[in-house]
Amino acid sequence: MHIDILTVLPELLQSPFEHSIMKRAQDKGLLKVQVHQLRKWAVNEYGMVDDYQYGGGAGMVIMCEPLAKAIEELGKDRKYDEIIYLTPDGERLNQKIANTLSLKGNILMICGHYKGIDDRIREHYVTKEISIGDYVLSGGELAAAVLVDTIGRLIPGVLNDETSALFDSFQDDLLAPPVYTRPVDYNGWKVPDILMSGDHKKIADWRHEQSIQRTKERRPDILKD
Ligand code: 6GU
Repeated sequence: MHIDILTVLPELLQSPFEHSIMKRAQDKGLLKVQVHQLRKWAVNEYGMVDDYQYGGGAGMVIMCEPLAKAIEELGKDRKYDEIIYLTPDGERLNQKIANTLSLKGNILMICGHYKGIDDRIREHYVTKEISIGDYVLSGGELAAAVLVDTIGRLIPGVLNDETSALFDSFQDDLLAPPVYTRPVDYNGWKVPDILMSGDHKKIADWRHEQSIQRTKERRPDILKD
């Protein structure tokens, strides 16, 4: 998968994909993330990419021209399966959307700033609008980082048995069960006996039961019958 990200703040996206699972995905050649400075397509020599909004009101709007030029130029190298605009009024990200996006080949992400981007770009280029939750960030960059991570780890071949997404919270609309490691007794706090029983069937059943219990307590809204 190839992901291009358009932003006026590439500095914010310099290192999030150079560690842990995202690094491994890139090292394995399964994911490539390229961050592009939108000012490269600025409308003048001062790097202008935004202007006051028609109709009045505070806050700048990112102009059509730099975005359209960037999208057209980047689009010559690869045909985008999705052009995603990160915005608080987009569809709220969830695991199902991430699963779907993880199967795409080329994705372009556009980070908004200030009051956002000229709506004509949303109308004519953007194929999907995503929000990462019901709160407001200063810009789309951190949301793009969240989206890349969420999608990237789901790309077939990125995770191995040890890091498998199969047991993630939300994968089956259930939260993950509690986990424990050594020692078996920490200052009198004991690991549940069943996990030491060696009975894999019983352990799997126990974990499933714990998942249901946790989901009932913490996220009844995602529980199906
Ligand atoms: Cl995608 N962008 C901004 N600016 N704020 C957000 C968001 C995105 N998702 C939640 N809040």
